[in-house]
Amino acid sequence: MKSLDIYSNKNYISLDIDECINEPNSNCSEDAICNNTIGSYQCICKNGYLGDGIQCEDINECTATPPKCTGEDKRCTNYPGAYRCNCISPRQQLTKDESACINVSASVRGEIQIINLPFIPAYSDTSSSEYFETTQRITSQVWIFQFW
Ligand SMILES: [Ca+2]
Ligand SMILES: [Ca+2]
Repeated sequence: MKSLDIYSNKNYISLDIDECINEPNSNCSEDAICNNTIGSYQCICKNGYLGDGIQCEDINECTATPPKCTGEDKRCTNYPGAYRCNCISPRQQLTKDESACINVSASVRGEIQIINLPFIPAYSDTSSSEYFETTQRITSQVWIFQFW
């Protein structure tokens, strides 16, 4: 494993250890990105987290200032490193900028069965990061046909 790089400058050669390759060499939070620098390294909290890189805490976007998705017609759910905004009414959907809930002409409620992922208990917790990531990955298109 490459963990030592040689950087040549005009008059000298300096050695740098890439602390980020061997994780125990850095003390970055698991919610941080390790950034190797010559002679050192930096820990930078991932998007959605705040801190010094050694300790990173999730930003609760739902209670942040200014809070995300305010309004009686919306529901905000905080997730580790993320958040989601929904309209409370199933007959409404959010505008792209998440500023308003607008009526949709048709609405469908149903269940989705995921057949190619093993079930883990975190899927039952709608505020878990596993639930958030899995629902983010679902890309489906529902066609609605009306028969007269
Ligand atoms: Ca380094
Ligand atoms: Ca969050």
